[in-house]
Amino acid sequence: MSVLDAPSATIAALLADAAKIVVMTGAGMSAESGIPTFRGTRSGLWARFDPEQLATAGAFRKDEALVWGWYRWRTAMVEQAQPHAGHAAIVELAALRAGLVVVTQNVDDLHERAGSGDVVHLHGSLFAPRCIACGMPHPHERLPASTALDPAIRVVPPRCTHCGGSIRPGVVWFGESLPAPAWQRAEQVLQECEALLVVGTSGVVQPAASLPSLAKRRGKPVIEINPEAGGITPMADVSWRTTAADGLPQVVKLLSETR
Ligand code: BJW
Ligand code: ZN
Repeated sequence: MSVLDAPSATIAALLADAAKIVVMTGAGMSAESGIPTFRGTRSGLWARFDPEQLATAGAFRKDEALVWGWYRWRTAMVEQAQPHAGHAAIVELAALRAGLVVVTQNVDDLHERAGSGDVVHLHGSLFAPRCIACGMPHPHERLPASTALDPAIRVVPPRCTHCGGSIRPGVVWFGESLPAPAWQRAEQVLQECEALLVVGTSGVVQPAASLPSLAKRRGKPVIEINPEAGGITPMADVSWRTTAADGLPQVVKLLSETR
């Protein structure tokens, strides 16, 4: 493992020989769009709210209005955010390497809004609410742009038009299985990729954190872009201590120059 302090031809060289690239992203990918990470010490969502209180099925059963209100706050925040230069760079990278797949733990839609076409959502989506009782999808209602951003707002969730059950966020909570199609696709592309770029994840939440080992075990390069070390660092061939919006455009520029 080597740590780079400056953009290096090493990253471009590792990617240059790879026809199939997977970019795996976590909350840090969205940080420069203004979306707080989960485990950041100062601005992390978990620093202000206890995840055990809000991101579990048990919490939702206990206090639906608290949890739905918190997710409504987060959804409004995402709707008012914009993708940044790092999201755009991944789109450019896909233009250089057809077949690039983004595997994200994020529940926002910033990759899609930047223009990424093949995005696997391991932890679901803020924009796919469903009935907690019968599973029926419920249409997402876009919030007015003037919606006040209040994390502590209590909002009673809508009811299912099919069975009357409560509508829950379409995300994967602790203790829940990941959506099988997303997980299977992620395993498949990680088993087939020729290089893996891991951006902005602490690498502590399973089973997502186990995915990079599928590339590493086959001897494929694992490149980390993250201002801090984490669970992925020990298996990374290269860890570049920079941010997504700073590092990704530089990597793509280097790569396009070495074509
Ligand atoms: C930047 C940056 C910048 C900052 N640029 N980078 C022990 C062993 C194995 C498993 C377990 C275990 N104990 C418990 C479990 C299971 C549990 C788990 O892994 N827990 C761990 C915490 C230990 N996992 C589960 O429960 C999963 N399901 C499961 O295992 O099913 C099987 C099962 C079934 C039944 C019973 C038991 C098991 C489900 C996990 C679901 C995770 N859900 C969440 C919430 C989603 C909904 C929501 O959004 O509210 O997903 S938790 C949260 O963490 C969210 C994220 O996707 C996920 C990962 O976080 P991420 O993306 O890594 O963010 P951060 O904040 O941690 O890190 C940010 C990073 O960005 C940092 O590294 C920064 O440095 C960096 N950064 N600015 C680039 N500008
Ligand atoms: Zn229902």
